Amino acid sequence: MRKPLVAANWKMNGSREFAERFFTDLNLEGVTSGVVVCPPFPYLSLVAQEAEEKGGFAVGGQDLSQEPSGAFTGEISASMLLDSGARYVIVGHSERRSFYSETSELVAKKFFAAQAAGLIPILCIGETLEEREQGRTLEVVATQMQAVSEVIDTDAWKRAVVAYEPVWAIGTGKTATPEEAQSVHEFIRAQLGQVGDEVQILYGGSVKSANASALFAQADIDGALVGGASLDAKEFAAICRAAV
Ligand code: G2H
Repeated sequence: MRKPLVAANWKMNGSREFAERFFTDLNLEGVTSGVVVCPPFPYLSLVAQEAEEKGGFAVGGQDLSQEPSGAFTGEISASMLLDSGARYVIVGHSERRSFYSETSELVAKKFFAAQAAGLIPILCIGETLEEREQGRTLEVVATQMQAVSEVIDTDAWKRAVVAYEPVWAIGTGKTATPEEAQSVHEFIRAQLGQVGDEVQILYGGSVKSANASALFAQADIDGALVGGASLDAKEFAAICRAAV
């Protein structure tokens, strides 16, 4: 049985004050899923401290360097994330792929670096609107996964999370219908072969409490990666509560 997981991706939002208020307001009573909060790097330690005091959630980074250390100004390594209290790290978010030209090969290196250090990568994959309209959705997600499969053993997928995030649904208010999402999730699980049943596959793209239950009711949707709606503690908790 896979345990549901809901991850908050704050992106480049918030402040110290915001984070402190968020955890004062966050009530995870009745939540049975795993919960991860991925704040901007400067707030990782603060969120880790809250996680230790409050319990009920883990901490994640939003990105990492593929390198372990060295002259890479502005970069943050997997061991630094661990040091700051993170257990998870998002890799290959579509905003990294599109705004910072991250290729699937670079994302695969980051995935590898994360696992090598003991972090659980949350690998984001998904097609653009143009690719969907060209009927290339499955080909695109398969190619994005293949790049990672080339640098890891099959068993390593068991220590990772996959997040299917159709680019056209991110921050746009448009969500894939539960059936549209399910059909891609089913495909992703099949791509994972013999370990597929053990890997959590999350959906991401304008998830909110109003659409979460219908998405989570799908057989292959094991939770969500939540952006905008994760900035409101009550709304985020409601999404977590829907993941059963
Ligand atoms: C997709 C998602 C979180 P949002 O990027 O990764 O963001 O929920 O705002 O679409």
